[in-house]
Amino acid sequence: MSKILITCAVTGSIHTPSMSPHLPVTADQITEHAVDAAEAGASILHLHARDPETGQPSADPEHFMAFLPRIKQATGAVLNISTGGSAVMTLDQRLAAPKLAEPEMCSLNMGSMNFALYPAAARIDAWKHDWEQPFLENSDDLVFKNTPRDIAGILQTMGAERGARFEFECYDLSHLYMLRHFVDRGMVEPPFFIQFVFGVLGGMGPDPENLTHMKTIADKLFGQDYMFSVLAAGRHQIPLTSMAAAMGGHVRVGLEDSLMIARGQLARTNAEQVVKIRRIVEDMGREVARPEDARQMLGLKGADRTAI
Ligand code: KMH
Ligand code: ZN
Repeated sequence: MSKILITCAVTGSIHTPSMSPHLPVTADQITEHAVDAAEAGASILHLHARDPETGQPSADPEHFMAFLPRIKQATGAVLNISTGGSAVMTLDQRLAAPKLAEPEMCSLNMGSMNFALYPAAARIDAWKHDWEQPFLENSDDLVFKNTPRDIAGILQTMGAERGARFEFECYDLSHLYMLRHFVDRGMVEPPFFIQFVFGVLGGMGPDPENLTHMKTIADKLFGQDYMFSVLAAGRHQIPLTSMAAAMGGHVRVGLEDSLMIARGQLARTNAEQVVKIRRIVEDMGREVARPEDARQMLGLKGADRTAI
């Protein structure tokens, strides 16, 4: 088995400040969490920005640029900027910071889908900020738009024009076939780094059978040309990522995907989750990839060829 890539998704755009006092929202907090996660063994940092006053997911390049150079200076980790942003943002908004920063890696969501966060609203009794409740509750009528035209545009703008390589976010079997379609159009080059996403309401559920089936179909569609990683929402994070590691895949953890470190216990830092999955995968005999390994395995352009 290859060395294992640990991605840490530091803050995301799903959770809100009322859910955990430990969710990083300011540039200082995002920087500290990201750097500590890299020191704990994450070779890839998947990054979103937030408004430092309200904690609201932000597409503002200034919010990104308040932490990206600091993280780059402090770690050798690969900086991977989300192009998914938040499902409530337009595609132009989602692309503003990635276009400016020209990172080595970007996420790329492989299909349009429901992205239903509203069940989480029912579990919150005290709201910290006004935006949070409508943001969560209105997700019962929200489409996360990633049409073939959107995908082609991101491949062109970030890949062909800026040399980024992708974390292909696949929430469903159908998204693997969409990726294959873009391979057939000659718009993506191997090796493909495919993130299997479990547990978003609107995507596939966190059943182990779904993971084995995703791998079976990905093996058929991409053969030796791909590697897979797994992220799973909430309490499914560690069971599903551990299963991926046992199957030869890679793992993603971080407060974007789960706020917990154990049953009933909030994670205080992203690094805690990295330490936990690192211990598990090393106990399985997997060797953790360093950032240089990640760059070589994924064919990245190098940190010196970004605008960060
Ligand atoms: N929030 C995750 C479910 C993205 O940033 O492009 C998937 C994600 C999307 O990380
Ligand atoms: Zn993300």
